[in-house]
Amino acid sequence: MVGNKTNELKGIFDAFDHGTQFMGFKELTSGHINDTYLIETSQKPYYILQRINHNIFKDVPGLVQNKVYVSEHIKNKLRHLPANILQRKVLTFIPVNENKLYYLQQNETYWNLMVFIDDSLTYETVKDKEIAYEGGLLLGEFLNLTSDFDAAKLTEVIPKFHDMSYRFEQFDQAMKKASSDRLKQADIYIKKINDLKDEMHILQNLKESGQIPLRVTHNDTKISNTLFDKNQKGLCIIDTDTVMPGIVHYDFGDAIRTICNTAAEDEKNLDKVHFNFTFYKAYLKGFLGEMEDSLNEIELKYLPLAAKTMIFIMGLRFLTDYLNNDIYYKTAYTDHNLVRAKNQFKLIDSLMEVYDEMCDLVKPN
Ligand code: GN1
Ligand code: MG
Repeated sequence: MVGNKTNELKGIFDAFDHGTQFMGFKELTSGHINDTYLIETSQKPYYILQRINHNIFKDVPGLVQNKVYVSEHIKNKLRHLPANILQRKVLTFIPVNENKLYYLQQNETYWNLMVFIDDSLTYETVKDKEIAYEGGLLLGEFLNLTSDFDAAKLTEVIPKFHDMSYRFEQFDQAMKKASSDRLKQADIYIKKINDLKDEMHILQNLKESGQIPLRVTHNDTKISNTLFDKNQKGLCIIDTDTVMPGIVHYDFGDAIRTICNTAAEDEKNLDKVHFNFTFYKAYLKGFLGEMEDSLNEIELKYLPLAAKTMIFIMGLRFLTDYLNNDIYYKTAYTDHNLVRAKNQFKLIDSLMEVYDEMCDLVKPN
């Protein structure tokens, strides 16, 4: 089996124009959608080979093109930096040939290849406020660097990705089809979701009325999508699969969702799940250090609600997938999506203990 996999991955890797030699692979299992492999080669750099899930991403060529556009844009803006620094700050994609950025295996499965940034680390949970601060700086820098990118060039890889009404529609449909057993297990969370429904639409309403401007956003800013060096300095924002037009709150909120959770997003023991306010303050400081001048008053005021809303939307999506019998996210055991959802709702309860203080931090002087 392993031998077959090795041969298969070697064949796919060799379809790309990398000019090096495949030596072995390791599977990286942190993502919930795509399959990701570290490809070891005879000489560094190593590479990251990814199978993009085309059941979820309907336009994979468009998705890979988005990623390449964004990297090229950032590289161009940072072209004053020495090459060895620049290579560690932005992703580099390897094409198949000059006309093709991805490899289509047997007319069905899409792959893309990028250079692995050596000596880098990712965190599933944050243990140090320096990491939170650095994460904030790096996301702020990413949003600044992409702020003048022409969003019309981007394919909307998953329409309505963070649209609350759309996620509620999917949830309502899932409830209609769910088994009575799963409905029963989800019972108290269904009630919580409906109680929060109006508040959780506030950001969407502000976006639709034009009070919050559209920007190029990353849309999957969990902390495991940020690379750090050994000295805990932020290097590079990765997983640009979902870069699309959005609002700043999506990225700020989703980052806080993971940075300020004292446990992993699928920790079963809810006593371990708390909202870390110290990390919130550190992240906010880093983020505003980069972004303060580019945010309007409304954007700033609603950063705390962004945190609550993005934790909520992930809880809602995990619970929806649980009610749908786990058709979207990869799961490792039967109740995995329910565990993830419970975890997110516990995090909201804990966040609410410091919510007023969070709002005070962004009040105008
Ligand atoms: C998914 O596949 P991954 O881990 O990069 C999901 C995100 C969620 C995340 C939760 C396309 O991201 O929206 O925040 O799981 N991506 C998609 O960990 O749905
Ligand atoms: Mg992702």
